[in-house]
Amino acid sequence: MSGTVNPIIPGFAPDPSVVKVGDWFYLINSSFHFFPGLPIYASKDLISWQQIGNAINRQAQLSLAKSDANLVLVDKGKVMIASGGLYAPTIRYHQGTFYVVCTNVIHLPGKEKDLTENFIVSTDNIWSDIWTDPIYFEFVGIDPSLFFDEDGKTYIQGSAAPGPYTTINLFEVDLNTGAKLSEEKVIWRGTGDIYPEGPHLYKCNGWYYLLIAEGGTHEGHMVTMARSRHVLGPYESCPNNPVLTARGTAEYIQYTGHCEIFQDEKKQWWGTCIGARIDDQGRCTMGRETFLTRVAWDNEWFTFEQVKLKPSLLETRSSPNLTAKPGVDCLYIRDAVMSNYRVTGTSVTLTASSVDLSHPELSPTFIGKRQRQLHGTSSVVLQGIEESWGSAKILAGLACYKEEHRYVRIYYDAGKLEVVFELVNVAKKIARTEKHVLGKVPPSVAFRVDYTEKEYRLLYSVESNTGQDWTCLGTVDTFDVTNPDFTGPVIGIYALGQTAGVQVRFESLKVD
Ligand code: 6LW
Repeated sequence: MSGTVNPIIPGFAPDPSVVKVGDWFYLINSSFHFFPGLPIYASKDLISWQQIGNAINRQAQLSLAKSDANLVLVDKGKVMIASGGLYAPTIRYHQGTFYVVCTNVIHLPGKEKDLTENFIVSTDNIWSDIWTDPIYFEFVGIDPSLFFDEDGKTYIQGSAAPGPYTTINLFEVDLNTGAKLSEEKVIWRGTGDIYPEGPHLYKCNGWYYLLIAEGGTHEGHMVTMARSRHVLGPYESCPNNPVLTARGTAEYIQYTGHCEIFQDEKKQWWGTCIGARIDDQGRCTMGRETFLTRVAWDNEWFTFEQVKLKPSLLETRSSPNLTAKPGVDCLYIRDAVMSNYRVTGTSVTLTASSVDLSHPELSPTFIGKRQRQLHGTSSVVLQGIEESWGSAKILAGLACYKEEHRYVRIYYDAGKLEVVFELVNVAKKIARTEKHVLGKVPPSVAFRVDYTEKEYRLLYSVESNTGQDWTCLGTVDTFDVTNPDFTGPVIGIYALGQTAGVQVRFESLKVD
């Protein structure tokens, strides 16, 4: 096998969970404050993955209104950006039904502790968009996982946080009602590092193996294991813990942790986990992504290969090329007002709203896609600009957005007849703008953002988008949007206006 395989899901793809059903592997990720939530990807070869749906795809399923991100001071004055919304789902299959368990983390203003609403959604056809409404179950914590035992009992394992410290807890559940069928029991506290979380249980050869993450999701992240003869424990720690970590190494792929293991049809074990490509100066341009690594089981314990861009794969498998479902990968912010978006062919008409990207709860008029390429270009043309937009104070353009605290954008300001570049990083106290005065209403404005691991360049062209006459308005070192965080870059178009109902048409949005 030649070429780079990892990350298998590039860009903003944390907390992977995988299930194999028939010939297909299905993978799900966290999505935090974006709608639709919990993207699902399918693959037959573990390398090429296609998004086939989202488990949260109707606003009636749940609200993301309280998914604003907290700024948390961590060591050496670093600020971590802890988003709310949909965290670390687990996907499982049982007797013809796919189940996803997940947490909606709700930030309550003025309260030190977030509310964690844990729920189950399910479908009989993962290729459809038909997922049930959430069934909630009682659990104070995050990262629920499901385990179907051979005796017919179903258990939830999760990272429980009734107090300041987390433990791995387990209880029996009725999946149809969410009712707790047993007491919640602490089954493991990890090896002693911070935040034991992301647990998954597997049964092999009479052993219950518990795989968890510890050390926090950034520099300290690691995967540890324990096992027991009984589902309720006691669990003994693996003598080789941590079984996977990049902490303290010079690996390019850092933060490895939050892992899921599974077998292929030849009984070969694999792991998918979080990792982040960190350059030699600390830039984390793509956020936490999904990586694949080989795992081996020696009848006693599991061993994991260090995560590399090119893992050692035994053979090349084949995967059919799936046709992309239109719109399945489009993202909106929180409880989007869907009537503000009209997509016809290559044009997207946005109804401007007065909510800006910085708003912590409401939904700005924004539609985007995850940045998938480390080196790429995204572009769009703003068409049909009207003189009357000046009085409506319309601002419309292209943005690279992580959450309300961090974005970089280039836009047309109809009131001032200017093109503006703006970088905002509240956590790093950065606010920077550059402006070019156009002086008259342009027929159209093309926007472009070129990116590398080190830099975003934001360009515009008022005459054409042929690439001949682009003007670079601003550049951003990607370090300026790198913070310890949960999300990743999403690139899209937006329209902001002080008068309700003004329509703004964009053509040919392309996101790499
Ligand atoms: C997630 C936790 C984690 O719930 O980060 O890396 C949290 N792991 O398991 C947010 O993604």
